Amino acid sequence: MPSMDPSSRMSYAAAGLLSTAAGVAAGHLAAALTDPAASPVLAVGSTVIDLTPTPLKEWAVRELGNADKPVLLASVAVGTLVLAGLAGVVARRSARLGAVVLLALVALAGALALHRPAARPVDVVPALVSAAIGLGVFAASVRSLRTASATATFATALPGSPEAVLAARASRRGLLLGAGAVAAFSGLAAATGQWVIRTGTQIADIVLPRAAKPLPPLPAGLEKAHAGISALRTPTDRFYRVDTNLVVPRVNLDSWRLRIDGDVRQELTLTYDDLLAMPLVERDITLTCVSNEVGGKYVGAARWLGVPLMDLLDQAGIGTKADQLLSTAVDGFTISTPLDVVRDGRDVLVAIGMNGEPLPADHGFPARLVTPGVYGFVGATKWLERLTLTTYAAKQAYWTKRKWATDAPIKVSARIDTPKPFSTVDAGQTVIGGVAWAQHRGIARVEVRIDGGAWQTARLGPDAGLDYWRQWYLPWDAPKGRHLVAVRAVTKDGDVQTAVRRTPFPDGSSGIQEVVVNVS
Ligand SMILES: Nc1nc2c(c(=O)[nH]1)N[C@H]1C(S)=C(S)[C@@H](COP(=O)(O)O)O[C@H]1N2
Ligand SMILES: [Mo]
Repeated sequence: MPSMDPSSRMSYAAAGLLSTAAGVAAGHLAAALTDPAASPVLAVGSTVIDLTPTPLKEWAVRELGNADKPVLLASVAVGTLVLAGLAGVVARRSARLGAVVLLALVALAGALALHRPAARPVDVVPALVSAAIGLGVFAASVRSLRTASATATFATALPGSPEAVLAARASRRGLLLGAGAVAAFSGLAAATGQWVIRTGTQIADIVLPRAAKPLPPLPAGLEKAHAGISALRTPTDRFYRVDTNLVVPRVNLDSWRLRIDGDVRQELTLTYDDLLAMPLVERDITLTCVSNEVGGKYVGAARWLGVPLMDLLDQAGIGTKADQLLSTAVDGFTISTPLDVVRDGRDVLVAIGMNGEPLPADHGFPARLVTPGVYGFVGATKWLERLTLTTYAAKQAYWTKRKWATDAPIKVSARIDTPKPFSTVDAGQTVIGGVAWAQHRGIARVEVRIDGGAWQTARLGPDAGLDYWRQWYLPWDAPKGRHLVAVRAVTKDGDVQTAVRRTPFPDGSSGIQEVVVNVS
């Protein structure tokens, strides 16, 4: 940057950008050490998520998938940087006014951090740190820019003076060095913050007890013989993740409690160790999201370890008025589950283990609800800390307030895993295969139709219970050409997957997947 002009708009905008980056990074680090959710970026981002109109949110989950969070964070970052650059440009005329713009930015982020339902007084710390660092760097850089441009003016006025030229060059070099130092500090502070957030959990130290009656291992799935079919059990690190959180809550076990209250005979407060000491059960349950598109990937099957919810509710003693189980996560997020569903005998768990390990942070550490047969948004509360027996009239959960259904049984669905849509396969013997699910009702039959012909019955993989998905495959002697392959499932209680391609929210998607396959 040999031609950098310290009095230009660009230079001032850069000063605004760099001071904001430094402030945000320092605030992020401070938040990592106190409460990650109070980080300025995350506080703003979470508010944006909550204010996002539902259809846009649905679109983001559908089109961006797991990238929805990075895309949102990037948009927040771009918006912030634009304002920061603006603050710099304003400071070219009035340093004080520029500082006011920056301060307004910090104040907004701080206010949002404190406005969260789970906010604590300590959450003011990241905002204060951001303000101190951001404004400090800002004042220093505006001062340096002024000095540098005065020196430059002096050098132009005295064309013959080598001292003046040298002084101008030196002050310019000083500016660039200062900018480099601020950028390096910001990068380091942000990276350290991220590192602290990632490593600040005790999950690795936990040894889970065994279930009172451990389940036999799952039988071998079809994936061994037919590559491309989803594994009978989804590996934890490949299990889909859907939630409203930008960063997943990191829960400290020493202070975590599970509270059971509301319309109960006796309130209960349990520690993590209390849960571990109760008789634990193991269950194979498939989880899926109402936002899963036909053929989509928001479905997974795991072996959960936990306490039967009814054991806890029986201990508390359910009152006579409640019709809803309202569960609250550590960040204030809520889910409501119909009490009828909770007590109709199905295996609802307060799960602490997933596939033989403690729940990972992404999937709800230290405890989550798992309710077979209903979509995640009405029964799979992660980072659970409170179960309240109440009524729908008295209290509404996050999605209920946004007009989503209160009862949301999972529709019968089948997915084609192989061949992939629009893929090309060799002519001759191959298989069409995938998974089908209708939790809590079980899959009786899966049928495949090729090029609009008759529905052919596929072969089913091992049966791991009513609440678990079922693998299926159909051997196919594929002739050359372009083919349309469709699949549908039938439940054990006779429900046939219908051909409605997409029903509008809040029913979620239902329907038959059809894929085009090229055979050559
Ligand atoms: N605390 C909390 N729990 C939550 C959610 C959430 O946003 N916050 N999302 C729910 C939804 S919509 C689904 S589909 C499941 C997904 O669980 P998973 O991320 O473990 O797959 O979690 C449910 N539990
Ligand atoms: Mo969901």
